[in-house]
Amino acid sequence: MCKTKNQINLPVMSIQDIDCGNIDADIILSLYEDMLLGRYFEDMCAQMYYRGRMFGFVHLYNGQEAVSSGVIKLLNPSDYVCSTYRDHVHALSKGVEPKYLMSELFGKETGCSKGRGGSMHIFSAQHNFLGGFAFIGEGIPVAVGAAFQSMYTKHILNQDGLLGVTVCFFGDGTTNNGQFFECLNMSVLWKLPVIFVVENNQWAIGMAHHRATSLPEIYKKAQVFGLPGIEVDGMDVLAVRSVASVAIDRARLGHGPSLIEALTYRFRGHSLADPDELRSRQEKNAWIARDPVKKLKKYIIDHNISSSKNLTLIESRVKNRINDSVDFALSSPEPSINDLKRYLFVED
Ligand SMILES: Cc1ncc(C[n+]2csc(CCOP(=O)(O)OP(=O)(O)O)c2C)c(N)n1
Repeated sequence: MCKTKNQINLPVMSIQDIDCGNIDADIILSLYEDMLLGRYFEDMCAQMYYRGRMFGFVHLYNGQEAVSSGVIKLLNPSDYVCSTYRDHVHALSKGVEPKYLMSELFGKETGCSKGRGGSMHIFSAQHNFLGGFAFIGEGIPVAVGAAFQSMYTKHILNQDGLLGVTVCFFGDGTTNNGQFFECLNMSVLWKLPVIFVVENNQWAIGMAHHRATSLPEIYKKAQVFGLPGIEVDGMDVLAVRSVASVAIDRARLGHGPSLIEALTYRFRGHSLADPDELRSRQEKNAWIARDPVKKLKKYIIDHNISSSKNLTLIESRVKNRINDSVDFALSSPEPSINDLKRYLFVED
């Protein structure tokens, strides 16, 4: 999608263009539940932030849920995910329990990073969730390293089992950074099992994407390095899943990296400290009309995949999990001052 000044261009590829007939109803419902989990979790974070329960910057993912669920729900537990500071929902999709995530955001000892990381540094070794990085682009070389490790253990150390796949998420603004280009080069050179997922939400804080980059179609930049690049409607979970499936198979079979540019939009400001005054109401409304959660719900009802009653049950199950996560975080202890220096080195 080429975006020019003062023009709102929306994604064209959508559920209607994709053959979804072969996707199991249970999978579609699990995608719906995962997206709802992300949406409700982030809404609760906003409430807790404004009540003073969280500190520092908190970047929410509302509007982008189809990208996380569409890609991560196809991965094996042993595959790796690398995120950015907008990391809560990627961690949830990878299987981190909401209570350990909420607790982390509250700075509690029971948090998945022992309360030492906070919102921008979500990490879970158990889930091969590699972070959470405050600096943009930092996760890209980490993901390439993880993919190199998967290839090395499989092909040099001859370890049995499937080749591990690493997925690296980052934003459109980040693709103007050097690490992006260096890592595309290395990943093709070494044929690494890595997938770069650019979440093009059209803005880098207050900088519109088309004003910051020489070629707004990021997916085309992949071709220069010799890896496939594909653009997809990032507001459509089934469309995302369809392109992610091809990229994951390619990586798993040892055929090398891919780049997916998911066209999406964040429904809130850059962070909860951002008054969000730079984006026009007209632009926001145009994207909100494509809400990925509502879109999938409509698809489920229109195609008789599930009843409204069952969807309501899913919604209340998700809400209960989120409420439980707040109770857990509130009742968890603060880290002890005696442990100030713990977890700095590997022996901890
Ligand atoms: C190396 C570095 N430079 C600058 C910043 C300040 N910064 C924080 S977020 C951001 C914009 C990133 O936009 P994008 O990659 O599109 O991700 P989004 O926030 O839209 O998800 C910038 C420049 C930073 N965090 N790290």
